[in-house]
Amino acid sequence: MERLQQIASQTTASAQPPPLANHPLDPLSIQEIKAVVSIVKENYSGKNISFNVVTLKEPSRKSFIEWREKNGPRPPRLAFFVILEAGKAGVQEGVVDIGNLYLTGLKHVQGVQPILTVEDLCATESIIRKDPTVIEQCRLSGVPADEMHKVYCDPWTIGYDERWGNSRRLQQAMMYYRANEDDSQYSHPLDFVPIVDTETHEVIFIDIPSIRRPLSKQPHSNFYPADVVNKYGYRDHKPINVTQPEGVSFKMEGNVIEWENFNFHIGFNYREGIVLSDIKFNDHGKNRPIFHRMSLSEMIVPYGDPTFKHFRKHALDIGEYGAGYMTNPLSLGCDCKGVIHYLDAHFAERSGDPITIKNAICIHEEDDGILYKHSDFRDNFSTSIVTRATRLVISQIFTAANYEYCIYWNFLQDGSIRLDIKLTGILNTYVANKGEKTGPYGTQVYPHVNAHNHQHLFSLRIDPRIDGDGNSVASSDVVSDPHELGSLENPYGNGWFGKKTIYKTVAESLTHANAETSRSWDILNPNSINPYSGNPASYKIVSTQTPRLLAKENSIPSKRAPWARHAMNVVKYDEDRLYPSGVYVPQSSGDGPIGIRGWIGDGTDKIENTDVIVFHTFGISHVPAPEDFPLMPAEPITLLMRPRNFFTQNPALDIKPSYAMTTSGAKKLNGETDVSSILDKTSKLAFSNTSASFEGSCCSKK
Ligand SMILES: *[C@@H]1O[C@H](CO)[C@@H](O)[C@H](O)[C@H]1NC(C)=O
Ligand SMILES: *[C@@H]1O[C@H](CO)[C@@H](O)[C@H](O)[C@H]1NC(C)=O
Ligand SMILES: *[C@@H]1O[C@H](CO)[C@@H](O)[C@H](O)[C@H]1NC(C)=O
Ligand SMILES: *[C@@H]1O[C@H](CO)[C@@H](O)[C@H](O)[C@H]1NC(C)=O
Ligand SMILES: [Cu+2]
Repeated sequence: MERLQQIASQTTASAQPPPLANHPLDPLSIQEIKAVVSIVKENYSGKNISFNVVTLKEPSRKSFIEWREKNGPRPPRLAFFVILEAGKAGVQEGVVDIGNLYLTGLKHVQGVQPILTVEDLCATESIIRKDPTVIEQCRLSGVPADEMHKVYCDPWTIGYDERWGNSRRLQQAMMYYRANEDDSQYSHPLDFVPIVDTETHEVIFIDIPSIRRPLSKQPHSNFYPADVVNKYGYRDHKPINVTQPEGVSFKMEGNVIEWENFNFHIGFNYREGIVLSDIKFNDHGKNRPIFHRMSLSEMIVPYGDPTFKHFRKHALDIGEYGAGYMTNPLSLGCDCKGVIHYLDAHFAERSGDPITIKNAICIHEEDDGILYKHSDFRDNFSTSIVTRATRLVISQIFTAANYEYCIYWNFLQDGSIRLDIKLTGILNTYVANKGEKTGPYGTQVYPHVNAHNHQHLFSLRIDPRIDGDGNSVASSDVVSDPHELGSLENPYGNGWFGKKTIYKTVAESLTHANAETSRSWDILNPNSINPYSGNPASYKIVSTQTPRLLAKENSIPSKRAPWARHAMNVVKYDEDRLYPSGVYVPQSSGDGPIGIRGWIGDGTDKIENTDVIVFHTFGISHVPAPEDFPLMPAEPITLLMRPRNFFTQNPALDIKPSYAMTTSGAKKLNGETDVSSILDKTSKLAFSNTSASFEGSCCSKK
């Protein structure tokens, strides 16, 4: 009763709409979250509800562009919410019009489970520690009952288990032991898997393998300083200081950034994490659209051990946990180095109270090596130009139980956008008996520690707008001329060319990678023809880490990630086509027209010269090795989106060179170097004190 009164008074207090956001794509502010929560609570007054999602409902592409470019009305500020009501199956979702404090579109969605939140995850460990059946299994594994505080679990989504389907909200608890709270639990996994109902807070079952594997008696394999120093000491390592004495080259107005010739909006949500929108390139005064929206829309980490219940390990981390919900607060000099601008992220807790993740998004610049260089051999390379590159990095890091995913959206000065992902953190591990063969599905990475094979596959969602509306997508293959050696057309047999295959229908777009033809994919505008090449303006997706999903067709992981079977899936634009594994991913069976399977349909939709959405699957297949343990050195994944036939020349010529000497200039100097032209005075010789000298410059002459 007291709780209800409190809610009522909150509602009256916030009867004023919150201040209007700077930009229609800005994430919800704390005041907006509060306003939405109080409207929802008012609607459900007297009922026991908990909040699962409160997030911006973005305006449609059309209404956004009309506002942004055609003097159209500002799109209304809408929030999408998902709540759970105690004792009621399924979820309830709806939309709040924040400006008018008005709730609409209320829907009770049955037969689904909502995304897991950090609060759900934290609850699981205390549930298993108290459960007598878990205590008994721990005892059988070698953990006495008075040591239950040393038992930990990583709460995982259950995947899909036919025994319960999605009727209850479940997690599978990956069990571990820490002799000491500072020890790494991953060298000491337990062999059984409790299934926990996170709404009733009980262990409903324990999966126990037929072959038991007791707790390892090995010392823990640790990585914090005390252990490492005792074992090896630390290497001699000198710091690298980054100095940006004149500050940064980007400007921000709220969440809109301008850097070099790029301008775009930086958004963030509970699910996709960073969302980049309205990406344009200022081509000498003409602000040319490139991408309307870009994000990581889903991922899957399917494990490859077919025994026991390991098939259930195939987390769809974005749809099941959320790259936003699990995002880390970043710290200066460690996660990001240099001169940094941060943006915070705001979510609603289970209670509806807003919470803030400080420094969720890091924005900074980094030196990016050489952008271009040329020297003339005729005068001993005195005639020379060299321009160093700077890149703009928009980054976040999220933790999916054991793994860390570091996401870097890099903007390059030549108009390219490079997505780098670094995989680090800790392998998911399972206990192995002495002498047990862990292959071929896993590797013993430490005594009694079996790390299973798995893939990390991501779905990059691109809503393109290359030089405006009306885009097409093509595979671009490099092929040998089909004419025979000695033929009229190819007499010497050396002919080859790039072959573009424009997708007319959705079915044609469902393609795999092909290393033999250096396959890339072009997103192009057939209505914007380059005056020099005669080819349409395009952005090329150059992505070579493109393994196929290795789980069989019709397997549960494959059904739940219908996007992962192809490297490329192109569908027609629709504002609700956001999440290719569906809106509600946890415990989905993958049956039926979920997500992209429904959008693909019979594949006959025409996708040429129209508004399309591109879902590109990329990632790695990870066969673990001892070097990945106890903590994995970051493994890089990278892909590039580069302008092709978009500009009429190298678009980065207008960057001041780090060094430029013409032939006539070199003659005048007669062998001397013009030290005044050396811009970088911070480099010096490693083994002398001379700084910014002729020898120490980045463009030294022999
Ligand atoms: C809750 O919202 C719905 C949809 O707008 C409306 O029909 C209903 O009357 C509201 N209920 C309360 C108690 O405000
Ligand atoms: C609301 O429901 C939860 C279970 O979902 C329960 O733990 C809590 O005690 C309930 N609160 C009230 C005020 O009934
Ligand atoms: C470099 O940075 C460290 C801090 O990380 C600082 O102690 C040191 O003085 C700096 N060195 C120079 C030459 O600025
Ligand atoms: C290049 O270097 C060689 C050897 O040092 C010298 O003989 C020659 O004159 C140089 N050429 C020019 C154009 O400076
Ligand atoms: Cu991995």
